[in-house]
This record gives sequence, C-alpha cells and structure tokens, in this order.
Amino acid sequence: MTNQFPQVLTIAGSDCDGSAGMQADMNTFQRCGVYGMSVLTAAVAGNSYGIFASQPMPVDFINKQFSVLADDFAIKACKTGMLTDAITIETVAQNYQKYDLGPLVLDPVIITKHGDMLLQEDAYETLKAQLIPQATVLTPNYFEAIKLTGIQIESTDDALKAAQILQTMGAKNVMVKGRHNDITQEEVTDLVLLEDGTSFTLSEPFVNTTHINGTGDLLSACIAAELAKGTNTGAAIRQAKKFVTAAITNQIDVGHKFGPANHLVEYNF
Ligand code: PXL
Repeated sequence: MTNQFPQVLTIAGSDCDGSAGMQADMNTFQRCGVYGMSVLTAAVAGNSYGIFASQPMPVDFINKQFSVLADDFAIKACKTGMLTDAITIETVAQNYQKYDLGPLVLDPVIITKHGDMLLQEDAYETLKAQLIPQATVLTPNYFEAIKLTGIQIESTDDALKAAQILQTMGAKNVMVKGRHNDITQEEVTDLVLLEDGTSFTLSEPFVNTTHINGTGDLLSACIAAELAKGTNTGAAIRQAKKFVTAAITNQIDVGHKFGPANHLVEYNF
C-alpha cells in the first residue's frame, strides 16, 4: 500500500499574520491528523487590524500547483478559501473538474468579519455558476448566504430557505453559519441542510471575544479533514463546529486588535 495516509488540499490565500487562510487551514489539518497541502490562490498583507494589500496568483501558477500535486498525491478531500476574482474561480473550477480531488468543501469567502473584501463583487455569479454546483459542502456565513441567495435571514426558517436555494444551485450539503455580532446574544446557531433533505441546527453559547479571525477557515478545513478520514458529512460538520467553539473559547494573546481563533487549543478528535 502506498500513498494511503489521508491527504487534504486547501485551495486558498496566504494570510501573512497566520490567523486565517492557508496558514489556518494547514494548522487545522495538522490538528485533525491529516497531511495538508496547499494551492495558493492569492496572498494578503494583513494583521490583527485588517488587510492592507492583496495579490492574486497568476493563472498559470495556480494550474501548475494543481498539476504537480495531482501527479503525485492521493488527495482525499479539498477545501477552498479566498478566490479573489472570476478568473481565479474559473481556474479552480476547471482544475477541480480535471483532477480527482475528493469531496469539495466550499467556503465562499467574500468578506472578513471586519469588513475587508476578499472576493470581487463581479465574481459572485461565477462562483454560483461554476463552483457552487461542484460543492459537496457549502459553508456560507450569514452575510454570504444573503449575498448568494438575495433573501433576508432573520430566523432559523429563513436560514433553511437560504440553504434550500443554495442546494437548488447545486451544493449538495449546506451549512449556514449563524450571526455572532450582538454581545447580548446567548447562543450562535448554525443551520445544516444535508443532501437527503434532512436539516438540523447546531447551537453553542455565544463567546464574547475579539479573537475570532479564521474561524470560518478552521471550520471548513476541519470538515474537509474529517471527510478525508471517512467521517460522514453530518458527523464531520458537528465535529468541526465543536473544534471551532473550543478554539474561540480558549483564546490566546496574539496581536493588538482582532486576534486569531486558537488553532492550538487542546482538543481530541
Ligand atoms: O477568514 C477568511 C480569510 C480567508 N483567507 C485569507 C484571509 C482571510 C481573512 O482575513 O486573509 C487569505
């Protein structure tokens, strides 16, 4: 038997402060006990105050990263993060179709929690047309779910409606992540709609912390890692939510403003 150790790929941007993007994904893969690889789509200059510059990778270079990895490794699952623009989305969609990369966890990274745009507005339609139909699991946050469906989300019923719309666009399983912008809220509730039409909510107590950079990345990376290990989709999502909750409940003191979710948190998978 060769090449059998669970191998997982993140298709993402580099966040130089280590809190999010490819760096957060690789840390998560390690925590989940899988071997991580990365196709770099972009690089940002950011710190705990925000993002100050962004550089997409050339299409040829993205293509080359896919082809050399596919030539050699047995990738069992992948996830996407920052995709910047329509041409990058098209490139990723074509490569995902071309190679056998296992289930795709699509984190439709549009905007950071602090308002920095990571996907150009004219790329939303390309995302819907080319990548959402290939998603095994789609993990929009509240804002992204509204952007992609055009509906308002005020309740769990609305989140279910949004998830159903995203399913009709082609995503097999959808997790609409709950809002956590109100310090008086007691819980954060996510809505999960599975491929077979069943749905459930996941609630955890609201954690009042400024150290939440990268939580979406940790979540989608953990789902991809669990899928690579053979965990079923529902269980992979539950596991990922627990890991993220642990990572924001036990914060580490890094940076001056909005710090990272704690990728190092003690957690047994
Ligand atoms: O957390 C979303 C995200 C994804 N990818 C990159 C980022 C961020 C947020 O800052 O910088 C590269």
